Amino acid sequence: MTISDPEQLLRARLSALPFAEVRYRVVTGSTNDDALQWLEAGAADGSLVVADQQTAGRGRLQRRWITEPGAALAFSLILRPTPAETAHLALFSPLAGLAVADGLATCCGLSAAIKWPNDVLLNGKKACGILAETTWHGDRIAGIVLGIGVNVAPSAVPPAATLMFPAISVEEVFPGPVNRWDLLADILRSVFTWRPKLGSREFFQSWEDRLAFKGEPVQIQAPDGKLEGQLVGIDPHGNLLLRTDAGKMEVITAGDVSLRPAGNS
Ligand code: BT5
Repeated sequence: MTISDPEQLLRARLSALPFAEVRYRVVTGSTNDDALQWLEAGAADGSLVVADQQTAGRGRLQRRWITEPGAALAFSLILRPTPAETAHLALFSPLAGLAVADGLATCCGLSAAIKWPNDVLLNGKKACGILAETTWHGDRIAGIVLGIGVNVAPSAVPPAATLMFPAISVEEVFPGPVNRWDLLADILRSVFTWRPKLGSREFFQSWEDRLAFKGEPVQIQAPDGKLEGQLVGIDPHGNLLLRTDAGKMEVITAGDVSLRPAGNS
């Protein structure tokens, strides 16, 4: 018997991985919204929401993330950080970036770069966006939702005029069709591999090795203005280090900032 239903194919592909539970949606607003609700309702560590299409996918700062049906990966993984992991909450978003880059290498032999803080690039263009959101109960963390969107087929890429940064899909750089669920399984396996190494020397080294624009002139856009300089690397908290033209080392924290090569406005 051959299985053709996407949900059955997905479940078969993920059966060897340690998920508490997987929820599949043909269409949803946002898998992060679904996961945040599920988290509040008591979802266990390692619960996963996957959707074929999102109608209200979210980026940072309420920006939109487009997920066309049949063309992309859109999923949210619920994690309940241990006390030790809680010391490294800001590193979960880079963890996802590393996992996507590894997944693209395993699945398709591709060499992806991580654009600080939360994008994965292929050929210098955005193939994946990551949105990590935490829920607190008082001063105790209830959980974290790691939302990941990957453009797999060319039809996943929104029109250029609507984008803040050039975008691309995996199939535009990989010759041959990509099985979405194979890529998803490779990414998730990598999340579970990196998680115990969160904040370790190996973690930072791998992140820096894949850092886009390292050593190159870049521009940081923040609400209070622009900053230009050479991208030096990452500090042990995950902040970006930038050496300005005046020779000053600036420490940039992720938040309401975006990074692009210098010369692009
Ligand atoms: C992100 O935000 O890149 C985070 C995107 C996270 C999406 C995942 S999908 C599963 C989960 N459920 C959700 O609702 N969200 C997560 P940011 O850095 O703010 O970038 C947003 C910007 O990316 C938009 O303003 C557009 O310019 C651009 N964009 C939108 N859709 C895109 C796409 N499919 N490919 C490339 N760029 C896109």
